[in-house]
Amino acid sequence: MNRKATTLAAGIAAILATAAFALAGQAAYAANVNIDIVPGASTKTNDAFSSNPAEAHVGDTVVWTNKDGALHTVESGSSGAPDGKFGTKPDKSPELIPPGKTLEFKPTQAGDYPYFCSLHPAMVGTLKVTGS
Ligand SMILES: [Cu+2]
Repeated sequence: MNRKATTLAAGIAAILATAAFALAGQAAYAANVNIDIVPGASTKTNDAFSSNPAEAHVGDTVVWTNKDGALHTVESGSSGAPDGKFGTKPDKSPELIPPGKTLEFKPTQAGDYPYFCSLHPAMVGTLKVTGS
């Protein structure tokens, strides 16, 4: 190929890559859903998480960010009993979320996911997941 043809081919490849990326993004409708662990969360209840309840779609990435100065957990389940869907290790011990850190969960099934902080069990929230 001469230089002109090479440049043209590179340009077409770049356009196709951009189009493929855009289509892939559109097909999934995936988004980030951000939930804050609010300042002073330790003494709060269902207002310890914002927003609460939060809504997401299957395939989204739900990100909890600890905006408080204390350590917290975000464990799926209720009444202090983790069900292992998120926020816990395989042995069901909690994933600790230090101040400024995050926890992520990618739901693959629709439904209501109640969750709580095992360090402050009064801190409760609900994630509502609908189909993609
Ligand atoms: Cu907590």
